[in-house]
Amino acid sequence: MSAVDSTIRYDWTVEDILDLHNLPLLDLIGRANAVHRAHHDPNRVQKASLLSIKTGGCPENCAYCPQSAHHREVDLTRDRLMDPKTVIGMAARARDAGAERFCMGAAWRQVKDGREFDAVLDMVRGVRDLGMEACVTLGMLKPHQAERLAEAGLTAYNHNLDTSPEFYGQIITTRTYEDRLETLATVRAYGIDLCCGGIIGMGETVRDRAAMLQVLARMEPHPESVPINALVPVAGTPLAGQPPIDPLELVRMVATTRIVMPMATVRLSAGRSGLTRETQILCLVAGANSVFYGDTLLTTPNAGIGEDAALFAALGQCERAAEPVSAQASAA
Ligand code: SAM
Ligand code: DTB
Ligand code: SF4
Repeated sequence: MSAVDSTIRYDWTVEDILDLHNLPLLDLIGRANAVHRAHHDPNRVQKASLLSIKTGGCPENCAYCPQSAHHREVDLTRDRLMDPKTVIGMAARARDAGAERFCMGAAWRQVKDGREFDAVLDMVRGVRDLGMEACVTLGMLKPHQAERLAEAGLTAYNHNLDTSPEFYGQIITTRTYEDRLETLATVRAYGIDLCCGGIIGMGETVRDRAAMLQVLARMEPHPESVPINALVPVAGTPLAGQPPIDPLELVRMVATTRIVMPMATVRLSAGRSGLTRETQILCLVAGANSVFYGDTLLTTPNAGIGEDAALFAALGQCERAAEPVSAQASAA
């Protein structure tokens, strides 16, 4: 491989990815930065805003998640599906604060047809009418539901693999890796961009991280968007006592993600509130080009707006210029 390998590969092995991940840190960051600069404007960092449109009471048992109904000790107020008008109003405020993408999450195992799904479609249409990218994460989807989301103009569907196929069963037992892959294929079949990534810091090995990246990087095309989360340990969840990761592990993960999926938007996602401004900048040098912006993620605190103002001021960057949303979404 040359220093700047700009060819897009779909044949990554876990060993290839591990070799990259375990390079001397400065080599790894240098390689990732070169790939990043070959494919993206390095001064542009997309701000995405997140909203939990339906909170808690989820029948899945994801060990990291405060919204699972299985984790009864979590201090979380459940909330029914929000009203589309309120959601669209919040999206407008996020846009005015500089967000280009609005991501809506519902604590559902799967989408059910009916009034609630119709309301989500209204939310998608409303967000798109504001000129923003719209992303939703609603759990498992059937083909006719993906079709309706595409018709509503949805830009991207978030559905994370979270970790390797091997480690998955330690984290979630109410669904399989195969279920996840099936929904991803359904989303792709209807021309909706994929937003698919994972979490580090759940007790997985570095090989598990590389194995998850391999699954993503073997998809053809690669997911357009890859969120990399650091576990936010929440009291009352089985992973509450996980020790925090060394922030440089996140830098390595981001850099490796950038190298294996050169075109993707790599999102520095949950876990940013525990990072210094300088570590976050290191992640941006290593190829991250989006952050979630706003005081809360879905249910947990995000990096504060004030801290983010300091981050963006240091970058000398204001908003990413408005650009056309994905071809698929505008065609839908
Ligand atoms: N129910 C839908 C699903 O799981 O696809 C959507 C909502 S779910 C909260 C979206 C993603 O948030 C999860 O896939 C997981 O990667 C991430 N997430 C949830 N809780 C987290 C935590 N405590 N720390 C880091 N990431 C978390
Ligand atoms: C993703 O990968 N991370 C975001 C978004 N996709 C939906 C969610 C992070 C949630 C963190 C825990 C919480 O706030 O509930
Ligand atoms: Fe439910 Fe999603 Fe949380 Fe899992 S991650 S418990 S599916 S809301």
